[in-house]
Amino acid sequence: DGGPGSGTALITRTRQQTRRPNMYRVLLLNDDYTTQEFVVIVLRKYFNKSVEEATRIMLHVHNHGVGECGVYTYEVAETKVTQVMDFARKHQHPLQCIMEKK
Ligand code: NFA
Repeated sequence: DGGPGSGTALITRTRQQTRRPNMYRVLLLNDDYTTQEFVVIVLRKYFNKSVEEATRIMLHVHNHGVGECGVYTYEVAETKVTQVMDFARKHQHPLQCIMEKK
């Protein structure tokens, strides 16, 4: 009947007010057909990289098979993946972009 000990009181949170969101890596995967120039364009257009940083990441993906484009909250990462996959398809490149929980 909501009597003593029935647990309806609210706990006031005085500490740990801020919670960190889960973060997600956005990755590009290597393939044999997408041009190096196209990958650099993608990294500049969707991940705001300089020509030098975009080239470094592209070569890392080319040489290691996979590489990190950035780390974002879930919705931002999902948007980047969708944008890159749509852009690659539009230009008929098989480039793959994925996200993974950090
Ligand atoms: N391996 C591709 C080539 O030699 C270049 C590439 C790099 C593709 C990074 C995808 C990702 N044309």
